[in-house]
Amino acid sequence: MKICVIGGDGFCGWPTALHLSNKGHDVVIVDNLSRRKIDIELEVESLTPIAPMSVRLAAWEEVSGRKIRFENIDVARNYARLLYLFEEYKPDAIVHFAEQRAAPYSMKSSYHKRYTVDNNLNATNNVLAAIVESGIDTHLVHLGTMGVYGYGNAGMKIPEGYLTVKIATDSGGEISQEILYPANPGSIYHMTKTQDQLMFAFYNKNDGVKVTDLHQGIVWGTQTEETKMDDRLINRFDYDGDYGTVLNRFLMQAAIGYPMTVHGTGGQTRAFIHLQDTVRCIELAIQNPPQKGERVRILNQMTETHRVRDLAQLVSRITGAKIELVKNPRKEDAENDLHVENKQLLGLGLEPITLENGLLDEVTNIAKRFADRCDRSKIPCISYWTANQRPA
Ligand code: NAD
Ligand code: USQ
Repeated sequence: MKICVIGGDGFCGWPTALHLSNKGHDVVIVDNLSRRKIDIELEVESLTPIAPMSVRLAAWEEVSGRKIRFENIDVARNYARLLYLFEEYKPDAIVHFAEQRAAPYSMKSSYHKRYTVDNNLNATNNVLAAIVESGIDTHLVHLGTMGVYGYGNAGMKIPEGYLTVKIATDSGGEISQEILYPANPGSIYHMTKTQDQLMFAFYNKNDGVKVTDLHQGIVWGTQTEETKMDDRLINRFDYDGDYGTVLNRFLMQAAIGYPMTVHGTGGQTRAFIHLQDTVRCIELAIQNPPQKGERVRILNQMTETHRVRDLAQLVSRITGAKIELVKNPRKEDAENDLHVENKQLLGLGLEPITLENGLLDEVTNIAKRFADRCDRSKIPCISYWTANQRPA
């Protein structure tokens, strides 16, 4: 298949592009390198030394014998180039990762809120509009988030995208309908993902665009089978207070002897998935496109749920690292339960990598190996959800 991976220089996008190329697909990466520019803005670097795009691609060709093409396009702003690419390349599938994905970054200031909304909503709308205008028959696979649902306070298993509701009619009867699960975002970033869902629903209804929206949990791990093949292919590992996600942060903190920063009581339960499973799920989604005329297919892309303090205790048991309860800079429930339906990807053949099996490898081979690259001053989370949470 011909596949466009938009956002293919990022943490999930790069290993996905390599995985699909390794499986024999023809891959074009589209990225505006904005994530690398945000590192410069925040004065941080990936814990792992990531190579420039041209070095990455040359290394991939050397080790695999396969070529990946790269197009530097800002898909939120340069609609004409995106459209031209779709018309000329005619991808069979498009994987869309190209959004600002950090909740803390999206809450730093009004500039960051506006940038995230502007970038994410325009990126998604431009991709959809260009699919329609180019007239190509393609399948859009989007990386959404479990955070659109608001982490399961309804006392039920979160379904895959749609909720069946019963509504009383004027004539005294009752009808049953399936609606998008009510959106309940916890940050500006998560809010953009809830709005993406409406755009998919609209373009699907109006233009018949085939869409799979993968509602993904927190991704952990760094490497995949392909990124391990050569050091120049190494994937990024974010550990800083804005982009570092909780489990990878704990693993890095444990490796450098920094007490693990549990927010509040650590009672937040979240969904997780290993990066190797992420790339496999995307491949499964591409292999199983929706039928023509089918509504947006929504799959919950997660394999297990954990409470944050339990994760810290697990990492502490393995490594002996200390745990510190810090004031929560976010506005979120102090405690929540989370039960998630994920039958669809399991039904397509996903065999999940469990946390217990991969953690130690990650601490030793990534976090300890690159510990000297860590800037400890960048570890604290200093993005506050509201002005009155900010220290005086
Ligand atoms: P990332 O920031 O590492 O990668 C995103 C890539 O998109 C970057 O390379 C960036 O340069 C590019 N990009 C952003 N805006 C662009 C634009 N306007 N034009 C072209 N390229 C652009 O993020 P990631 O962790 O790889 O996440 C990828 C997707 O998966 C995101 O949409 C995110 O919401 C979703 N997701 C990530 C996680 C996670 O834990 N990392 C979990 C759930 C969902
Ligand atoms: N947390 C800590 N200590 C830390 C960092 C985080 O206790 O040092 C807590 C947070 O307060 C939060 C939880 O851990 O309760 C998760 O935070 P996170 O930064 O790991 O994840 P989140 O902000 O939700 O965002 C990440 C990705 C995002 C993706 C989302 C999936 O950055 O792109 O959409 O995970 S989900 O969480 O399922 O919505």
